[in-house]
Amino acid sequence: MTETNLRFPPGFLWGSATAAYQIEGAAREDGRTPSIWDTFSHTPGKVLGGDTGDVAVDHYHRWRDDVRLMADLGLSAYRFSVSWTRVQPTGRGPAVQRGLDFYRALVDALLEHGIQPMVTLYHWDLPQELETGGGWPERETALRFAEYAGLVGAALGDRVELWTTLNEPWCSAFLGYGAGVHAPGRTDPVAALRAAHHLNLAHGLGAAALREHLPARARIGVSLNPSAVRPLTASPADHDARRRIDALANRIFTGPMLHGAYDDDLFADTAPLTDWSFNRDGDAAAAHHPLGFLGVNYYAPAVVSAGPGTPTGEPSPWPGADGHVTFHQAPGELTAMDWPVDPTGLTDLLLGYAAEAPGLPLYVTENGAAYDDKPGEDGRVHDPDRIRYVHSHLSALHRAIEAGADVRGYFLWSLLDNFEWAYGYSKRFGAVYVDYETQARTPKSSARWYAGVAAGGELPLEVALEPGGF
Ligand code: IFM
Repeated sequence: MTETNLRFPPGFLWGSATAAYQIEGAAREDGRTPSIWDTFSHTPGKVLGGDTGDVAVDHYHRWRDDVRLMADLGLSAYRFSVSWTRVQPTGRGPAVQRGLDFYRALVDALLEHGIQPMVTLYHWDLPQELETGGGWPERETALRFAEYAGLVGAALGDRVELWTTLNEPWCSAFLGYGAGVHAPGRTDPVAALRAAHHLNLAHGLGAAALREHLPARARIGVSLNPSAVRPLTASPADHDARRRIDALANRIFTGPMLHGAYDDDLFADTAPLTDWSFNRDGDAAAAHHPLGFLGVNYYAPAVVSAGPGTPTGEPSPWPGADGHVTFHQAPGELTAMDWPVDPTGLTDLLLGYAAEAPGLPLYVTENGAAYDDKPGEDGRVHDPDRIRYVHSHLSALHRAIEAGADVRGYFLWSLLDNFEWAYGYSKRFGAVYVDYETQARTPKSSARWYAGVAAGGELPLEVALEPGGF
């Protein structure tokens, strides 16, 4: 170790993350039925280029190679999600054994290679049949999720110690039912609020059902994508705009999940839309299942001011905020998603949760960046921008640890280039390049760099470029 390296705590997990619909493919194999993302991606005009997850990066058939790839990179953890319709095609009733077998084999291979699995139960692929029955705006979907959580727990609970119930429920509720840019593509602000509530309930009921199958040492968390939201100026009006978005992006989930109650300002801000009568007595308490950790997914901060917003004619993902909040581009270099690079938001969020929930372990369950990666003439894929991005965010994470946050691991999004939702295959987030014609995998220079950091458990203060260039 040099004096300048940042040392991470012993046992810190160096992971990467993926999600079922983004990588598996095999959409119609072994009893799998359509999820809302199959339906959405097959609807003309919804996904760039008409791309779908039908084949994705064929992980369902190439998983053994992908596990070997992770082992070669020296990863100590891997976060993946279970495809609900692969194990419970209609969203109710008994599990399909072939579906469960796939995940058991994957988990066993990971464990054989010393890679700790973190299983996400729900990464946006609701069974289409449940959406046809009303989807997340309906209470029944939360009950169905709890049943599904129990099935997966019964199959994997003896071998998986880290679980997250939901991935980024904000996206499921507000992009899926408010803005309509994600599946199922509905644009109803009240449905979006109802969906958020039932996702909270699903988290709590699902965690309770899962817990019945787990040994005491196993930990159940949730992966949120909290907004590091900042006011444009110090004015009281801009602070109030920040408060509104903090309520809709963050506290709508952390209120019930961490504290067992919604905040009154959320009810007041959305009162013109709904009386929240779908929030029955005991629901917020049910969502308050004791958490074993909180997963934080972070990409970029947001900047807001008071104001009417920029009229775009597009449906909003912010129910009740229209006319009150204007979003501004945060400063910083942009990634291929046009998201600014600003790692300070990660430090702020981690320290915020360390203060809000003392003693609750934290994981960064996603962080990463898309760039326009291409193989060079030497056949290698050089992605120095991603190395700089990850380096700066790991430094930010380390700052949070030094200031007292109990952060136990980092999961790079993503292991592989994959289906980036409404952007299809046009955005590459992988540390490993995928040639979508041949499905060949080529670790980018960021993968080799990250492997070095993981192997040593420490981060150099400056990014040292490989001879020949990263
Ligand atoms: O690809 C997504 C992932 O599925 C959820 N979090 C954000 C990533 C990048 O957009």
